[in-house]
Amino acid sequence: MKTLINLPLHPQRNRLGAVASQAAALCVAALVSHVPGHALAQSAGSASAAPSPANPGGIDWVRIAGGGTNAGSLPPFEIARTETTVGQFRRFVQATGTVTRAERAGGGEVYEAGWTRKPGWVWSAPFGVSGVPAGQRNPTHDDEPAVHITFDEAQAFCRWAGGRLPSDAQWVSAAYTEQRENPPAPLQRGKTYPFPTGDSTAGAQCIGDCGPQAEQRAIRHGANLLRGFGHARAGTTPAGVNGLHDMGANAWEWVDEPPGARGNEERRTRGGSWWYGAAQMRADHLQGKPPQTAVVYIGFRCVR
Ligand SMILES: [Ca+2]
Repeated sequence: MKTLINLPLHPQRNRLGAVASQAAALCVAALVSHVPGHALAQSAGSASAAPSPANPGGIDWVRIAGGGTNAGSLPPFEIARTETTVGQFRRFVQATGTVTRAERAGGGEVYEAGWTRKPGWVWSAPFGVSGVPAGQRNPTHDDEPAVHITFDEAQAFCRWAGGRLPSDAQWVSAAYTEQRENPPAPLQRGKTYPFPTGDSTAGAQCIGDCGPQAEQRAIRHGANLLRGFGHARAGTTPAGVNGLHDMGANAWEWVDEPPGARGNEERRTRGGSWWYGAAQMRADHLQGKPPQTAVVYIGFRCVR
């Protein structure tokens, strides 16, 4: 494994990640190939609602009252229960004819020894098809998170789907402050948590800090990764605060912050990803990216 620079992970987590990644290709391939078909069908249904004229993306919307620290005047809104999925983004592409920046460039990017473009890594094949045996169809599941999508492309999807990208205040309110009338234990109404998963990061799709399930459920379609195990299918991690999935980790998520910015001003990403540990899942972790960034661990979800 190459030594990466400018990575904020604790050295011990890097070491653990390196050890784990050496075995990940075999383990993940074996686990994925032995999951019964009916189990895949069940999990696939949890990430979406039926498409309709009022909900063309087929998004499972969750109402958020709008409370939370520093957000007392936030009006109620709805947010997607999961990250936008490949199947949802396909409906948008079929309806609009969109060709993404990553597709035009030949592929999106991943951070290795600097940003590295990966041929064929696009929203419909997040990890490309080079690891897939010849003659087999692209195995991408419709409930994988849609990634390799720029800020503007994400915003265009959300407009088509009847909403928009979340403001930073909306995203933070939904991610960290439990607002359901009767949330399941141990979550408590009105409490603001350190992580979107609650007091613990257990169950999130991150490196090192989130338990062994993150490696076991990871999907990367045979791709060789220098770091991390890959993303989880949307809706397959335990639900967290407000019943939302993967607000912490899995795909990093674009938010509209600074609101309405144009040009090359950086836009914020929230919640960390499968490429990071727990630190990036906290509300006080602020990270921006150029809006044209299209990479394997940044996705999004919408509000309305
Ligand atoms: Ca996420």
